[in-house]
Amino acid sequence: MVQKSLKARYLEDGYVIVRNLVSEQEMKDLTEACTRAEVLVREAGWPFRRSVGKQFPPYSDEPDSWGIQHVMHPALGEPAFARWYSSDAICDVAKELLGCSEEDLQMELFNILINPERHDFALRWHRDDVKEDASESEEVVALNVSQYGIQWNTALYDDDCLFVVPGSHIMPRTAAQRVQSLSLDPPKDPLAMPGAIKVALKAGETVFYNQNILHCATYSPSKKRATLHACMGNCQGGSFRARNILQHDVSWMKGEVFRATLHGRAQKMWEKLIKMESEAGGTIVYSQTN
Ligand SMILES: O=C(O)CCC(=O)C(=O)O
Ligand SMILES: [Fe+2]
Repeated sequence: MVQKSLKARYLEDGYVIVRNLVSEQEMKDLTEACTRAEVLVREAGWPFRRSVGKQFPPYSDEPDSWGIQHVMHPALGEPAFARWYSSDAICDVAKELLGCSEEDLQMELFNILINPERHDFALRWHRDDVKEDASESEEVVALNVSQYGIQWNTALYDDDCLFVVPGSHIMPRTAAQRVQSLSLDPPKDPLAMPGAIKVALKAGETVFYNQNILHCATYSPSKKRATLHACMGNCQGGSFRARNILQHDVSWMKGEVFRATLHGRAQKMWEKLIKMESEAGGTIVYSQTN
């Protein structure tokens, strides 16, 4: 039997796992950088973070965190992140899944998902860019729109926090799925969602997933998590990605200070982001609430 291509599996299932996108040296550099960033967010007031209790921005002042935002920020001083984000390994897969050329790659967001320190926390079932109260016909329209972005999770430690419903990125919810995803309570048992599977990653593995796949996640202070969470766009989409990206404050990415930390391909990708941001007028529109 002929093996399906990465892209065919991604298009069909809405997610695909890739095993070898981090070299041994990169794993070491990224893990060390991540440990230092974690100290900053937990103990030294790094302001860009995801607070426990909030699923989407704007985040709150709750001190416990489940994510470190903007890890390419010059003030963090960790060049390993931008280096890996713009590596051949990542960009080759990005080009394949986005179906675009080198010149079309657009820099977007790079965050790290970490375990909370003091609370269990969970993200309820959601699609990143379609509201849970969308009607079936609104959902069909939203899921048929071409995508111009990809996102991925790369685990630095074994990670089984994420759950997805394979194929749901192109299918409106069934009545039973709708009931569960309308609940504002965190899922007690994610596998009770019809069709759900757990996405278990070994350290070093990456899952690329369509942002509109039905997904949720559960976090526990007792299980170490540091998972690189990033997205990248195809600038042929014009302002298509603006709502998604600009709901996070990217003002720090504008200007010379950040640009000067980037090299070669990364600078070219950055130019696409800045163009999109200025064409969108820097408008920040929140797409989801919680
Ligand atoms: O924790 C995860 O792996 C998923 C995060 C997520 O779904 C989100 O940030 O919208
Ligand atoms: Fe999500």
